[in-house]
Amino acid sequence: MKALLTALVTAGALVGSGLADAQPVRLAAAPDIPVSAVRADLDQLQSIASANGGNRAHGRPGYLASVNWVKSKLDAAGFTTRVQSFSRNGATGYNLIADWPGGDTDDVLMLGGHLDSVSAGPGINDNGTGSASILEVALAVRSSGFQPRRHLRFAWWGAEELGLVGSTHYVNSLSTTDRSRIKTYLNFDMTGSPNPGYFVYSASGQPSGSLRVQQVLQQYFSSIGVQSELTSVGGRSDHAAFARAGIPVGGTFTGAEGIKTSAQAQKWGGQAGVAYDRCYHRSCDTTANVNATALDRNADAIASALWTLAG
Ligand code: DPN
Ligand code: CA
Ligand code: ZN
Repeated sequence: MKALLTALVTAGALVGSGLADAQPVRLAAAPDIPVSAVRADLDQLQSIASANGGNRAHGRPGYLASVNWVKSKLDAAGFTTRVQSFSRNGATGYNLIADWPGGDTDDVLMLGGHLDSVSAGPGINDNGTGSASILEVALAVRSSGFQPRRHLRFAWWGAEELGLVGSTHYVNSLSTTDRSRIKTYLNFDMTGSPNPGYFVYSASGQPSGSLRVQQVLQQYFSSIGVQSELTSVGGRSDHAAFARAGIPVGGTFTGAEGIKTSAQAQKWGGQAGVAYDRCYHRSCDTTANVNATALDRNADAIASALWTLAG
């Protein structure tokens, strides 16, 4: 026990949030996710888009090729994978769901991000970054030998860009019992914006229990000396269906079409008066449209949150 406490204290400082019901957050030691591996995955998604008409959009061959490629990596690592189909606009869409065997299946911690792009481009920042990062965190669960107390499930959603279609289909398709087993959902959509912000989803207005997720992510950024900001992503990504079902949610985000302020450029670097992602939903959202530092910090934040929340 003493060794465990020492490890926890060493791994992360105690934080006081100033909120009355806040518990101190102690981060568990998590592996450092190699950003080189995340970037190699982005290269693969770029190649898939390039070989399939330049995009990975719903109903286009680049989307299913993306699903098959992520699935093959997870299958090889021992995950139990399933492809859930749905139909939209006359085309079949797919969600990829991967369970890590073990843990308490009545207490599921789920991480997800959308794997589809818009049809205008390859969607490397939006959302190759979140997709590749949760993939590498999943692979780190396997390679580290971590035995989480909670059951872990990962998801790559289809047709987010058509209105959160895949994630909504998944939540609506669950039985009441299976839905109640999912106790937390973490979402990662755009984590390597070229002119990055460091945003954590605000728990305000989200189901109770979301505050803990917010604080764990905030604490990770503060442990590496990065000043994060809270953001209300509202219904703009795949956490929305989970929140609507009363499931605590959280996530990180490095910004889309919004403009970086001068105060933000002072603390984060980059260019004030310029969009966080000038190539948002454009053909230039390629592997050149990713900030490697933001990508690395967010991948490590995801691992830290998983290790801390999964126990
Ligand atoms: N949902 C994102 C998209 O795919 O276009 C943009 C976004 C992500 C906006 C996260 C807000 C927060
Ligand atoms: Ca790293
Ligand atoms: Zn998008």
